[in-house]
Amino acid sequence: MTTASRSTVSRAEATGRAGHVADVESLRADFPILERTINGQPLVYLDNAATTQKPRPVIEAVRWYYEETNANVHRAVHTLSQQATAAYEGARAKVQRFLNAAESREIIYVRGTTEAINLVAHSFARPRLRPGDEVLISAMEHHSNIVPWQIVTAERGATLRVIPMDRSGDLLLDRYVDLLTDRTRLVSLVHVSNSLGTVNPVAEMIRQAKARGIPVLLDGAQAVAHHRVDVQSLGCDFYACSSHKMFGPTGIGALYGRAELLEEMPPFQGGGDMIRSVTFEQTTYAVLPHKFEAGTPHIAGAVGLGAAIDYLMALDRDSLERHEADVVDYAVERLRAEPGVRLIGCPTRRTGAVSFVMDCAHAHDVGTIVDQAGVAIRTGHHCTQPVMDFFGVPATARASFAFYNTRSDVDALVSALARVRKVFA
Ligand code: C6P
Repeated sequence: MTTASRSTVSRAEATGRAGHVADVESLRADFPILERTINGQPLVYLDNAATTQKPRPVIEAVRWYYEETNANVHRAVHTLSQQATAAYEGARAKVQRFLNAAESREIIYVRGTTEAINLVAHSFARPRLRPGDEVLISAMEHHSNIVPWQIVTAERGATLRVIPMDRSGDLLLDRYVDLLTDRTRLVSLVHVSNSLGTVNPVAEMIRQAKARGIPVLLDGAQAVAHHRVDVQSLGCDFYACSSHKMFGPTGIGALYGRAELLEEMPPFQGGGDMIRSVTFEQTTYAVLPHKFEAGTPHIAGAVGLGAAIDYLMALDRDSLERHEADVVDYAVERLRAEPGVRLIGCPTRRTGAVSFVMDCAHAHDVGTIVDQAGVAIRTGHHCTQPVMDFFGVPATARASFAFYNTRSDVDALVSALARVRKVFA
């Protein structure tokens, strides 16, 4: 099966790129790995929530950096270092535009969403929390948005509260309002759930928190590849995301923080590049954003992230969003109709991920057998064990989508599930 024959997207449903007509097939051609075969079958990559594939311009940008511009940043007057610094800081400006932050100093490079949340937990929350204070998260958080809060609330004698959800995988918004009290010091909420696909009504939830003067962090790991994000119109105080989940390299991500809050916060780590002056008696810190970027950063990663943003921003994201929604709706419809398949959660608004279990086999067996057909899905608890506990399952199989997926990828998954039934019948 060629990639061309697998598309169900016609040129009439085409997506525009920089004014040019480009369909999903031609976008797929930007991703060399999608040409691969796995176990003798064309790769059907449905594990985009774990990490997305990389388009050629991102791979090229990283290669360009190492071949042409490799040097340390902010440290030397020589030309290479100046060029590396320009590329690194230029990429920061791209992240700023991508998230619509007001200033580029509000963008802190981090290793990814996990580090971004830890930074806020340790530098923002820890100094502010007092015994009896509360941090509010939701029932569908990734472990990265649970464990850092457990650590700092335990240390400070504060309490972690959880917004409950229903069996559809929607948060109970009336309970949320009740949980916002005078004790709440921060709301830290997932924008899009990685295991259920729920898109939370974050704009309204932020508005409710801010009406009480409570700061809000959004975990945007699963949102940025699918939706345009505007941190100023959302009104959040912090926004965390990972490059590798939005077509960029691994090992880099961004924390957006409102300048006013970042200014007040102590550094997260100490070391080179985050200082203004050091003596054995005292250190003063660099200005934003460098105060939070200790040590030699992932320069190539930043350059690759910048290239990923250029790539994404040149696409007609509205029509890609519509295409993705069509593919996800089709996946839900096909999986729902499959004998012995049970969907986990059916949220009011869904993006990216569909989780399911099969009567006849453990999720890991499902993953192993569909892999033999070239279909890559993730199985397990997806770093959301409380979600698994809530639904009473040890694990799920999860198909997760990017704009380069098509209805025929869903068909390939569904045919592979028939193999699972055959093996375990
Ligand atoms: N979810 C998944 O397969 P890092 O690893 O730091 O880039 O991202 C952590 C993270 C935080 N929040 C959410 C909502 C996430 O989905 C993830 C990563 C991957 O679902 C790997 S566990």
